[in-house]
Amino acid sequence: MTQTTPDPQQPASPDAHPEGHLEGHIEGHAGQLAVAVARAHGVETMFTLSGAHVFPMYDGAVKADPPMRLLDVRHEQTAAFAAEATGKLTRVPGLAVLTAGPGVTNGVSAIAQAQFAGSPMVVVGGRAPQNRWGSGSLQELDQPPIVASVSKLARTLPTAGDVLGGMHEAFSAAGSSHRGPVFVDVPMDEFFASASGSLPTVGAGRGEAPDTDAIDRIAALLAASERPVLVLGTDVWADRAEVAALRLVEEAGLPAITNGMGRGLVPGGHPLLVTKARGAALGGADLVVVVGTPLDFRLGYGVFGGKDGATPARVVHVADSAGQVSTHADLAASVSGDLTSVLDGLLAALERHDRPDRSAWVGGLQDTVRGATERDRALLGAEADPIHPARVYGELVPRLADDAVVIGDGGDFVSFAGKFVEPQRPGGWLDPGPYGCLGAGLGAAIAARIARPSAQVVLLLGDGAAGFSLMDVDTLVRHGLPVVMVMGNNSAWGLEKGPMQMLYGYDVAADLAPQTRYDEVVRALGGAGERVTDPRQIGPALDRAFASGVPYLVNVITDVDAAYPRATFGI
Ligand SMILES: Cc1ncc(C[n+]2csc(CCOP(=O)(O)OP(=O)(O)O)c2C)c(N)n1
Ligand SMILES: [Mg+2]
Repeated sequence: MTQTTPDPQQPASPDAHPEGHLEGHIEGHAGQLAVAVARAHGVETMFTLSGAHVFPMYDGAVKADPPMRLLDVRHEQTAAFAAEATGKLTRVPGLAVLTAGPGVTNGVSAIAQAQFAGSPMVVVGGRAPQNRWGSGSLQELDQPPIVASVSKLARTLPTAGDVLGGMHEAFSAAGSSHRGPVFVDVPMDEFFASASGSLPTVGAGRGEAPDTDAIDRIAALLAASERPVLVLGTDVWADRAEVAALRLVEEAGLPAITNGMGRGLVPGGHPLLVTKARGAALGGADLVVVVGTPLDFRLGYGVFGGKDGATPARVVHVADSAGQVSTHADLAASVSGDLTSVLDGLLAALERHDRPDRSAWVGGLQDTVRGATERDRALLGAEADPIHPARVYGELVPRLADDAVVIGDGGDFVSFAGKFVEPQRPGGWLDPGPYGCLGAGLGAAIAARIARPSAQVVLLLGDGAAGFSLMDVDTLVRHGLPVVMVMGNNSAWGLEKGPMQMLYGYDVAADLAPQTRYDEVVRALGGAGERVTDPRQIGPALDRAFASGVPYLVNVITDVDAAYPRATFGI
């Protein structure tokens, strides 16, 4: 089985400076300086919504040689979610430029999401002028304190002369382990002012070297384990450790579960991918090695097994940086640092041990995967009327190319996708991550279309989620960005309706207008779409959507009673 990885953007070399400047030296207004630093860090697109406070950024983009692409949207959340998704997809920090006050506050949810998911992004905010500060100028808001608790770094660059260094610091912090969002704002009077200085040198930058003794201890635990499971998460992709991860899985013969952007690290259908046997794997393991993802609610807070008096699994946490290692879980061992070094180091250390015969454990999990796959088949082919949401995936999955980007924005409808879509490559699955913010979808789709120009981009939308950002279909249309949107329209906030029924026996605030023609909304905005009520029409509608070359919404009317079977509410 071959593992090909999408070619990520590499940070530009330091000699990729705008022409017309002396090598390494640059002068201009603060917007030009900020754009030059962003470009030196590999940024190709600026996501924004207009406001005079940030005009210098636009002028900097327009006057750069070549100009930097400006992608203007209809809500700042979309700009910030697009920057977040760009960071996730390209592993180069995305750039959002938000005007002062409400522009910045509209971006806060996306910044928080990036902080939770470890997504590299830089948000440049406009800011009321310093020379009038305190006099009550328009949108005079001190923004860094608002953003500080949801970002790696949030600061004002007080003068034009601080912009070169401050922007370099911002991009460096956002793009190094543990990655995340960085916010800077520049007072308007200083944004228009000029300065000069040296463009920074941008290096490739890898994480810290891991402690080799810790790696040896983990290798000893793994070698002694009869029933190990490896969990591979978002940071394995973010830290560019995908090749090392698959090598460890295959050469050490370790059954693996993937989550977040880690989905696809072990391709769907691989004999050692046991995500479909998740319960049996995590419940029956004697050792769970979790790499590149926090031990949060998605992983039972780091407690595995231990039912009916059984001994819980020992847990090892491997993180890209020391601050990410769990402090709440009971760990048998841990290590942090550059994940390729850790995973390759583990494999090398394992070669010094005998490997126990684990064929019964692995074979049992593979049987469970086969059983689950068989059971899924019935749901995927469901002929029920109204349509069962699973049937949408029965039709979609066979139509996905290996390099497809699949984005989830919704509740139950997206949970079904998590169950049925097993990507063939890492870096092509975008879910909201542990922050779980509805409304990220259109921004992520815009980013994906730009980052992966020749790949299928599929946006899975709940009808509730769609309400947060569907107006940004206008952005797709204006910028000529075709995306296939597939909606599971159950006329409800399904993921809330079911649990409320379960807890109270009734529900309120959970119904949406019945069978709304969101496809007609998309058409009115200049895209295309259709409504589907017959399960046999889903496939042909998807074919039309993929062939259309325009933003296209397949509005599938689904059964509100076909709730996703879930064991926890994540709280
Ligand atoms: C911004 C935001 N508001 C509210 C929620 C709570 N929430 C989580 S899932 C969900 C329902 C989503 O409904 P829909 O998109 O229609 O998907 P469905 O569950 O019906 O498939 C809600 C309201 C959230 N996660 N994010
Ligand atoms: Mg819904």
